[in-house]
Amino acid sequence: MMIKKYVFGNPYETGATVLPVEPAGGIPERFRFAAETGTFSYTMKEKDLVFGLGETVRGINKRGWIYVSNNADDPEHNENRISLYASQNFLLVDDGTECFGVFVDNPGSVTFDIGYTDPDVLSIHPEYNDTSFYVIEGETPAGIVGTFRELIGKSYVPPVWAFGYGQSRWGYKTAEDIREVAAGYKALGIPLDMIYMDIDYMQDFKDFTVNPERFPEFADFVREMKAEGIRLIPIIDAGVKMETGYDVYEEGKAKGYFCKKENGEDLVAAVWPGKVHFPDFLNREASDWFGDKYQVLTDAGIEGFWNDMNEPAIFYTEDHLKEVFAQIKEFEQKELDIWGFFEFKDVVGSIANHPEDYRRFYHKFHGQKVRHDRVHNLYGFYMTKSAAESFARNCPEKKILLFSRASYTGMHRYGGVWTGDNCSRWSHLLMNIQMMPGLNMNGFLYSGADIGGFGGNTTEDLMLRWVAFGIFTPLFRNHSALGTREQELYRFERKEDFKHLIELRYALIPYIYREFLKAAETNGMYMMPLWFAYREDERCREVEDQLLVGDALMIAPVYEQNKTGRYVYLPESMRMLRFRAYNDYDSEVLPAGDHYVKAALNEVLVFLRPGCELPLATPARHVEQIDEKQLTRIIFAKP
Ligand code: MIG
Repeated sequence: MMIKKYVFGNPYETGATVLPVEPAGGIPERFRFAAETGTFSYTMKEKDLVFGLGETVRGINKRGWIYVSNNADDPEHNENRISLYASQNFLLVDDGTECFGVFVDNPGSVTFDIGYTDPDVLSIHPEYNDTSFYVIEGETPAGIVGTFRELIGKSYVPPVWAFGYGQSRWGYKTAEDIREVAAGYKALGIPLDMIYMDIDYMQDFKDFTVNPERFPEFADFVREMKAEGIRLIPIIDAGVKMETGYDVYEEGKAKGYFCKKENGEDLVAAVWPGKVHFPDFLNREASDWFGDKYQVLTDAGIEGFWNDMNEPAIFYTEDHLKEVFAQIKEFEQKELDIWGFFEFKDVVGSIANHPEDYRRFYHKFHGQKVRHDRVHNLYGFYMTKSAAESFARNCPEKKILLFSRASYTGMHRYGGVWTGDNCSRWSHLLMNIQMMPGLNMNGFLYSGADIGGFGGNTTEDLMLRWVAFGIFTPLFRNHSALGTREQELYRFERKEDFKHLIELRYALIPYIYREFLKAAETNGMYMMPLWFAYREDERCREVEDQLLVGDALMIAPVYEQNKTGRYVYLPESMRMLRFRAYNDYDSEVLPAGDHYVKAALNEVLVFLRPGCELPLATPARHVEQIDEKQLTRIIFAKP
């Protein structure tokens, strides 16, 4: 048996896996288990590489840091962070001769200490040890990933147009704003398939409403944009505004579909709409009910959504805010010394996403009352599942684009992910590159980052380099935050360069789509570390800034400022293509080994592996206009 399952306590049925596995007795092979602390540990061999954990900070090899699966709304993605928005609990350990995978199916907080406390020890500690612990055996890393993915089921495949380029920004307020964006791209002939609508399209941030002043005749507007070849993709937030007369609020309240506190009252939290209740997506009926609400928008012609704030993010809860005010009053009475002052500051600073708040409310999960923190990491997954199931129920003839911010293993069957609020920093471009293989291992094939960076002000050179990498990520979306420098591509000086880059993406779509589908169908990886394909080559252990994309290509993005080239390592001879445009490129066969290669700001480096060919289409302004039959091919015959 390739998959061994070990059960501890009473695990929840998370829905992460689809393959029934009979539990084995005892403790997981290769691990020690300290029952007193509920900690599993494995002593790493000197040469062990540790891959996985999906959306996390740091490198492709996860050794040397501590990661906590505990979905968190935290925009500061620096390398000291232990939790981001996602919990994807699959790890793969490989020393080059022997490898195995681990999947920890536990939807509460799980700590993965990968050589942080003891450099040689990988320890796994679930906060509550109700765990299905899987150990996956196999000959190769790719084989183990394939077996794991059989266990968790096939990945979501979006509609083909979702492989186009999308423009987003938090700040488009009106139909006119969106028309302007479409016109900006059209004027320059830069391909564009999607414009995203952020929270300002809603009436007072109420889900499933459209502000009628800003978007009069919404369905007509959706049609108008579609006639231009552009799909509008609205955001949906987890919190439902408490407002008398608002149907989602009234119905949810009447039917008891919101998350409740111990005393049975609906939890009152606050997010963008002000005070909200959280739908209990873990409750089957509530999930069906909320999912059906998307019809308001699909009926208006909408074909795609992004689900946000579903960790869930909490600006404050009514209860905790009361506590904070009471504490502030106490502080006011006291003479504060400097330590007292810092205590005071901590109290005030603890308001958002307060850990105690996640222990204040409950779900009805498989008929049982379950405290939120025990199943915390399922919330975004079940929100997205709720939407996906409703589409299958209500409009099975349509293919809907769907991706989420929070995720847990298993959600990959229902939608993709974007990696949340990154920043316009060069280091975050590298982080994007390094996150992709982990996301792929965990089945999140349709994924990508906010290109150009969400927070902070981008620069034109960062944008060029980030687009040059984003060309290869399935989700290819430029997104930025309110108040930051505007980064629609037509606003920059080097408009032609941006146009050529986006056109190159469209020329590559036949290849990207084919390789994506192959990965989805065969439980493979669309983006892989070099090590997975060149395991006999010791040098590939440490290559963390080049990736394999599909079976034919290797990429080597430039991710540092003021660089006109970079070093690249070739495990075997490859044909290097230096694209300035889809129909303007240099081609040179390079031998295996180290090379310094030039790559100007408008150039993209692509390496064709031996015996492979790269099909290129003539780009069109929209994916559906690409003629899949008219392909030119670049070939690198085996030398
Ligand atoms: O608290 O909707 O990650 O993409 O633009 C911020 C506004 C809420 C967070 C998302 C981001 C989105 C923003 N949202």
